[in-house]
Amino acid sequence: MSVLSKVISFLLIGTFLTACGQSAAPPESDEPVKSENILEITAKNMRFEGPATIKSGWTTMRLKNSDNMLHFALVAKLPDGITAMDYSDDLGSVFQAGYDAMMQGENTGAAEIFATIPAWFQDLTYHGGPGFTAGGLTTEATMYLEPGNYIIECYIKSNGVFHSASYEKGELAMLLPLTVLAEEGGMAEPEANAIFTIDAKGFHLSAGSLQAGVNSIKVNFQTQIRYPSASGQDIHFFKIDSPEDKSTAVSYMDWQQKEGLETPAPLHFVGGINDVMPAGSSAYFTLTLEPGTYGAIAEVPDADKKGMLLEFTITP
Ligand SMILES: [Cu+2]
Repeated sequence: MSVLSKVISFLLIGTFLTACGQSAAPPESDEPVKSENILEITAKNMRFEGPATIKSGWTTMRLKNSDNMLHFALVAKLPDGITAMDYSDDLGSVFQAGYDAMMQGENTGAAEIFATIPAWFQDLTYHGGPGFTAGGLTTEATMYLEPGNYIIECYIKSNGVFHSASYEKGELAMLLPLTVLAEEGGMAEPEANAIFTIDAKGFHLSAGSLQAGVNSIKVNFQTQIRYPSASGQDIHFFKIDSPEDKSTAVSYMDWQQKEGLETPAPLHFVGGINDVMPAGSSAYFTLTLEPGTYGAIAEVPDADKKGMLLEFTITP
């Protein structure tokens, strides 16, 4: 495991350093603009359905989960010259093969497999997308997207296979190519009733409050730390029905564990937002809450020890 961690850390250090040196470039807004720029994606039969293109700028991505299992929709920008098929054939397949070796206790073999991850992996950037969404729910996230080629990915597991992994070269699994056009969508930056800040100490509610009903939540990604597991800082909400649910969530959020990210999920996830880069960016998500108790957690190993597990009580 330590060999594996070192290999992945090595691959990721470049990504993290690059991220810290950049800043986001949100649009100048002289006048209020009412335009919408909405990308509707459906998760169905462990595949994504959705349009091939969207205008650039502020973009709301709406994930309709028509399956009866957990999914999410991570948005990643591909380096120049890399296609969604390259991503599937040369990266997704390597992660799956490495994970298969890990599950068979072959850690040296796994490290050798992970060492074949292509160098362009360091040049991928992540741009949010709707977080963990239980079967039957529809969730939204809003991000500022620059023109370019992207993929939308879900890597929840079923029977030990990541939803985005394809054992067949030239065949995409739960991975959807998306081209963000040079043409601007003209959508205004959303407003928020609660602001979370993510930094090196974890995340916290830095302004506003969560309420029963629909919430618009802004997340300030002051950092975007990549951990040795290759997971980055993000935030997902789940219902807390019993005291053990928080410890269940901590182990569930570690993909390196057999039970981690596996279906059926042991918890009811109601949305969130995936990793956003570069550090200094902000993104938004909507969250519909009923009175009750909820947890907020990051999809990283030992989220509680990294300051990324919080509990909230929502009153009527
Ligand atoms: Cu999925």
